[in-house]
Amino acid sequence: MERNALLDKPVTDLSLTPNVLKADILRHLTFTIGKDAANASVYDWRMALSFAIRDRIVEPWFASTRRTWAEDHKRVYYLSMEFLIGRILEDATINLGLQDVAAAAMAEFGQDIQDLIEDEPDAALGNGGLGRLAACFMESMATLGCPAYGYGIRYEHGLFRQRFEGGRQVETPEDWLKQTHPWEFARPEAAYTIGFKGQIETRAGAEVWVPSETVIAEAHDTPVVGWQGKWANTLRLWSAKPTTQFDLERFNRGDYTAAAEPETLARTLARVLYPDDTTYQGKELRLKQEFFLTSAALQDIIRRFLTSHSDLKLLPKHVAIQMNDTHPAIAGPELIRLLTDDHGIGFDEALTIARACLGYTNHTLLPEALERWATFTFGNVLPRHMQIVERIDSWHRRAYPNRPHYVGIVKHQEVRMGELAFIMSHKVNGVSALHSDLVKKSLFPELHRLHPGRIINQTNGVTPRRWLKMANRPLAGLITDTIGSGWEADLDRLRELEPHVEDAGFRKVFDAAKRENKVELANWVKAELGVSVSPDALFDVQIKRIHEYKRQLLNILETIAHWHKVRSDPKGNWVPRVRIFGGKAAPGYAVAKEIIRLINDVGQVINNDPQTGDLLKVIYPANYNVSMAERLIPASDLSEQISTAGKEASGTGNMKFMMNGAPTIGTLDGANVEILHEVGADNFFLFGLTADEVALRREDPDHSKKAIEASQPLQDVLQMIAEGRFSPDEPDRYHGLVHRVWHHDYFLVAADFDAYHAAQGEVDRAYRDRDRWLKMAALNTARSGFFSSDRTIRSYMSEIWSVKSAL
Ligand code: 26W
Repeated sequence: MERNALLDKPVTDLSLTPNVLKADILRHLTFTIGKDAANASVYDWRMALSFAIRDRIVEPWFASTRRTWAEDHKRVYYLSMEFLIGRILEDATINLGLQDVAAAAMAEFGQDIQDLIEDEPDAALGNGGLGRLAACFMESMATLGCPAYGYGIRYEHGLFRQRFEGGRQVETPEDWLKQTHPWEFARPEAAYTIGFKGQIETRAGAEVWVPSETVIAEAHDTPVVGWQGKWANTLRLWSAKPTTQFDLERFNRGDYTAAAEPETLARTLARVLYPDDTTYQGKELRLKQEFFLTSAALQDIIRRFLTSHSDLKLLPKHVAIQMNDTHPAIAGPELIRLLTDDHGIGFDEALTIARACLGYTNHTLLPEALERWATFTFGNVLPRHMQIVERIDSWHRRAYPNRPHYVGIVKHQEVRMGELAFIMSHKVNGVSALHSDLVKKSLFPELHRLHPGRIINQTNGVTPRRWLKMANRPLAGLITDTIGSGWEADLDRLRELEPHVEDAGFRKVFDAAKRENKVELANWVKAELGVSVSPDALFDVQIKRIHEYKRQLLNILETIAHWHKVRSDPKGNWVPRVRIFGGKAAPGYAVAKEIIRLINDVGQVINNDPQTGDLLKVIYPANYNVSMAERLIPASDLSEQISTAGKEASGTGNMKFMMNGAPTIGTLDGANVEILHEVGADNFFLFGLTADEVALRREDPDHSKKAIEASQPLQDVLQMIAEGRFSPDEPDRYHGLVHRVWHHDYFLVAADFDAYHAAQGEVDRAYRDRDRWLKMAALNTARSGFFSSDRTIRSYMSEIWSVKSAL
């Protein structure tokens, strides 16, 4: 490609002085925001600073794009219904190395940069682990110079806001776009038509889909800059617009509702993120959202490919498409449709091309979370795709005559998206060693037998830039002082900390760093919740979506048992504890909401008990999100990862705690298994049944009754709850919940209770021995290198995508 040398010269100076940045900020405040410095608010200053920082990202962004074109790099396309990004300003500033310059510049304007950072709303376009993983992957792909685009939906409302009223969760809509979102560029010229419903017509012997509903997908691009600004990729989010403007003719005929139909569809499509990651509901709007994202992305990918190539058979050489769970699994049939119906390629060849491009990541084994669409709904919304799905299925049946009759994509009048994604991908991956094993053995055993080698493992990771460098400045500073810089992009180097763990001086500074974070958290808790907690107490933290399998119930039951013990001997030598919870329940998940209420009720009683005082507190701040995680994790002493073995695909919070020097109390589940392997059994509080034992135990219908009868502490706890000790105004409030533990304890809370209780006792013993504890905590940090998402992405690049770094 011809290149204009002038274009390669940077127009911005990346080695900034506070004065240059100050001038930029003032220019944006004046001319972009239209505000006089004399009466600018925190919001105005945040906008001005954000635009000035964004200016510095544009340069590496253009350079990366130019290089990708010039060198004709293979590109990765990450399709995800969720991107749980959080705040951007501080992260971008740190990756550009501008944190000190920016702080100094703002100080000269009389502004504390921290206030500006905290003024930014979280971009919460995701539910939990899957969405946050997508955000960490975007950052790592940029850091590694992997040419990549993230494709998602620009939801008007991200995940709902959570409040507690009388201890109960109340949801209110989230409004992140109410203020200007300074990080994106609208691209009205990048727009595609997306069809729904209608019929198939045969024209000149070929099938053509004539949709009866259409919307326009319009792109909004956010640059994602990697560590040290060496590379930047694009996160492209689609918003929906009506294809036809208001239908005046229909309106004049008096058909008011029909006149507004195209607008109504467009307005609802990208309006809200589905807040449920536990149960799958076959809602038509959700299917439309999934197709909207996928079709827009694929049309964009093909358009980009065709600007520099002509032979679509070469697509797999230039394009890798990753499906983040089955949510974009319609990509298989849609890519075949585009290749056959629009570009005249034969079906078999189109299928081969599509499969060579596509990869599928599975994130859950929970049967209730697996997507299956009624053929009625699917065929109605996507009639052409229904035909193609059936054709894929019969092709596969014929190609693999050994396929058992009960295996297939379309079964019992349902389209199974897992099977569809599997068959349409060249690689399928699980997200931790244990999980990938279970994907082979229990989720897709027959397909695994027919396609050996297709299922592989890619253990999750998290970005150390956000989760260590940015979130934990005291610890990051100590690491740099001890082993020098460079660990941020080479996390295995944290191993160099190991010899220092034996040094009392190092441990002292490590302890001081943790304490600084704990003091800050204690102040925040006091300000937000009005509860005093002692920074000398052990901060014991469980933060994640509220779900039965994650067993927040086990945690709160054990908290009650502990409280009961302390009360019986208030003068005993107890380790003071703060049990911290954070997390949202899906709005329709009644049991999870009951657990939330129980935690809050128990907190009310315990926190006001003069007998236990500072020895035990229960803290549950509302509206847990990425920013709250950044505050809690660095201040944690103990990481609660206590899911029923075999249920948590990986977990990624577990990795963030480890990096930040908080040992785990946990079961052999998900990536806990690998954390235990890395850190060693002496530095991990392991308890509970294994996945195999869980399956065995469930065969005994009386497993919970037996476990409760064998455990006096658990009996006492359940008795207290049943008697209304924590709900005196409504003593039978938790009868249902207690009954569940006795008789329908699917997640084995009772069976694991005693082991968990004992492990918590071990934690107390270890914490009392300051030196032992500090060594343990520091070794967790030192041995966390494996869990950098850079390692994960490198592995995707070589094992799934076959792409090389462009750096
Ligand atoms: C269709 C409803 C729905 C929506 C989202 C069902 C399931 C989901 C996600 C797959 C749930 C999810 O976030 N899974 C989590 O993915 C993380 C990243 O791989 C893992 O670390 C977590 O263990 C897993 O629960």
